[in-house]
Amino acid sequence: MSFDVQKIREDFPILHRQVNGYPLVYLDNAATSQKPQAVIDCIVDYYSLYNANIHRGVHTLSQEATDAYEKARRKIQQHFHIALPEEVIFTSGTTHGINLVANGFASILKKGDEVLVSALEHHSNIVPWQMLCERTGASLKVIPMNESGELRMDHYDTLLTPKTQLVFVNHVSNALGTINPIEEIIEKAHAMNAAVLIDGAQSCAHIRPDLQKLNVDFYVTSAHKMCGPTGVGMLYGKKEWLEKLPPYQGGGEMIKEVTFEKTTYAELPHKFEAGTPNICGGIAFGAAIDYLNEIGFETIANYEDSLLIYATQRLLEIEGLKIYGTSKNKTAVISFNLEGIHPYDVGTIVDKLGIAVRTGHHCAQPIMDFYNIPGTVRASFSFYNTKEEVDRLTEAVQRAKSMLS
Ligand code: 7TS
Repeated sequence: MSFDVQKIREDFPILHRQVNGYPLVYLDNAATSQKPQAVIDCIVDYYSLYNANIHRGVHTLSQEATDAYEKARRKIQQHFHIALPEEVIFTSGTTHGINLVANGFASILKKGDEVLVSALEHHSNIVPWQMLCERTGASLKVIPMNESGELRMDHYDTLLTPKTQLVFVNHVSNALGTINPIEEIIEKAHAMNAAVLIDGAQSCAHIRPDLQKLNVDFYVTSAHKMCGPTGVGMLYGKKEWLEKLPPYQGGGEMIKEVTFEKTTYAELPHKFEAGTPNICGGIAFGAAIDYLNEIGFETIANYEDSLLIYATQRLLEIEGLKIYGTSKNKTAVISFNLEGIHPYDVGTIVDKLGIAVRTGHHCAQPIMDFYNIPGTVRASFSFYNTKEEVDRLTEAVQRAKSMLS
């Protein structure tokens, strides 16, 4: 099927605005994606037509909102190929999902146990496990990376021992774009009886995973990375794990019966969904999934790969520009620096020319420490970006270089 990027761009109202007098070039998609009109309409419809609290009212509006929210849960279930709808827990995002699981394991881990994370993690997949280790006496081990930004799988084999209880790895690194070999990571962890959590925050917009086939124990992601709104995400957990873990938060909706002497908890998924959730966000998450599937993930990946190849080639024309993260297997993320120039200065100049990139450590300080740099300029692409925008970025970086050197 042919891919008409100009037609796709019509779906995104924000792409028509100007920034600092130039047409916006949005290349900060790894931080958050832009929203198509279908998702914006879904949000407006919810608040205009059937805003109500869910799972508790007999009135029509409450039933309509509950139906739409539960329908979205089933869309997520189908999209990620999850066996049961109750294995889909709505969260406020990836960070919430990780903390929920980490908190649950506090009652399972004991002193001497080990948990493994990768050197390529976002802080949200490091700090909760450090907190968990402090609480339980377990220790944190790190799968190292190499110069290309790939995990050292030979080290993984030796780090994985019968003491390993849990392994946490992102599917795609936010700072470098590396796609990690999660199939192999999961299979080897399971051979040692360790559970695996995959952080899908950076992969979900580019790769549609089959969670049953992967046989992963937990998977977390955020809707805002895949054209949905902020403040909503999902945690997948195998039913047997979710039943074993204690609730994360107590409150309304997550109980079966409450007395001052004792409370019994609700069945899944409600056990982990205390309080009024982000109802509109959940419904709009479903709309975002529909939108992406209409384009198709294969089409998205093929198009973004062609942008990555073109952008890599164009940026490398600039003398003194170094790209960090050169794995053969990567998504359309380019992290780079200009020799002798601070990334923040480059980011500021390209913004003046209407181009949004992220600069800094990208909440992945250990990666920056590995390369011994304070940060990078990161251009992260989506299917609505174009080769002309790559050219604009290249020219802007060239201009930044001439102004700053
Ligand atoms: N994990 C990864 C791999 C991420 O890239 C991010 C956010 C998170 C977890 C946290 O997601 P949240 O939705 O709970 O905040 N990454 C980025 C980024 O690269 N730039 O801004 C946010």
